[in-house]
Amino acid sequence: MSYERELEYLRQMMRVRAFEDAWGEAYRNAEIEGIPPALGTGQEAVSVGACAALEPGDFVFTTHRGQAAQVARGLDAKRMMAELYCRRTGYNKGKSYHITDVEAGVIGMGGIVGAQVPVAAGVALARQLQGSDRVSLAFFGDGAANEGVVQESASLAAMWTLPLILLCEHNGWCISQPAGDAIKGEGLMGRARAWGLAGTSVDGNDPEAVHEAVAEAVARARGGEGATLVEARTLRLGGHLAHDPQTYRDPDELAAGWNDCPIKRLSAALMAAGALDAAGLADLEGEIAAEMEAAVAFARQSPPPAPEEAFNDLWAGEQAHV
Ligand SMILES: Cc1ncc(C[n+]2csc(CCOP(=O)(O)OP(=O)(O)O)c2C)c(N)n1
Repeated sequence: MSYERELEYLRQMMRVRAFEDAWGEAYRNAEIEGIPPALGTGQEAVSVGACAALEPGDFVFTTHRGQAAQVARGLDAKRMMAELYCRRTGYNKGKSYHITDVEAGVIGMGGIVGAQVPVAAGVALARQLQGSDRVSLAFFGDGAANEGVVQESASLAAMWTLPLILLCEHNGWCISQPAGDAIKGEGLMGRARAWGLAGTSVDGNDPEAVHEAVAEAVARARGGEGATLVEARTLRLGGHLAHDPQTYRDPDELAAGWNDCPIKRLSAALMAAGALDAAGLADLEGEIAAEMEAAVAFARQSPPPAPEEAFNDLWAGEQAHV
């Protein structure tokens, strides 16, 4: 049996983890300032499995914890890191870390919780009206699932049979509030039924399970059968933001989570199957560490944008200058 697909999942999850770790380190070293990084440590299987089900021309809409999806969708780690260092060579020319690459199918993350979901629904409607079979996939958290705009988008997606995948990255926490304190009744699958959407809940630490669920949702959307709510159950293993001491968490919950870390789980399974050995894993780690070191070096040596460029590329700024 070939484990090519699983090995690729592992490689991508390790790239996501290494990219985010490098970003967190840059913040701790005070090389970058501002809002502390929102890392998705432990959640890598969700983005990696989901993005593997997409094709060119499909769009992902990411959250404040969106770097994983951007790496998984194939963005260049150098240009991503340069953006996070606010350098001119970054995806947004160093002027916003809401990394966007329309060509690659990544629409910039939104810092407003839930805000990217109606935008994804709007793009899905546009694609439908244009007669395209390309789909929109919106990532959002379990906290965001309670936002009005998410619920309205879901209702409209059902009403208009939109080619939309609503992917709830259920990581157990909305900052320091456990998801169970906010999501009542039958949970998200109950909501999918109420909205009239297809719904599926999967183990979000298993990239293949996420891939299968999203691939089915994509096929439904491309076939004109409308939107799907996919709930990927995972666990945030780090703080809400990089500086969060997580005093509100039970150490046993975290320890159990680390035991079920998706990277640890898949590498152990591949080793048990004989598809990977310690030397192969070390090679992979070395290759990924070199990629991320090069990304950090590229960011460090890139210049910041010039002050006179501050108002270039701004839609509102452009309008203001008309
Ligand atoms: C509309 C809005 N309300 C509150 C916030 C503050 N805030 C930022 S992240 C966050 C938690 C979001 O939780 P969830 O949607 O579960 O995503 P996670 O952080 O777990 O990835 C909150 C409340 C915000 N940015 N926007």
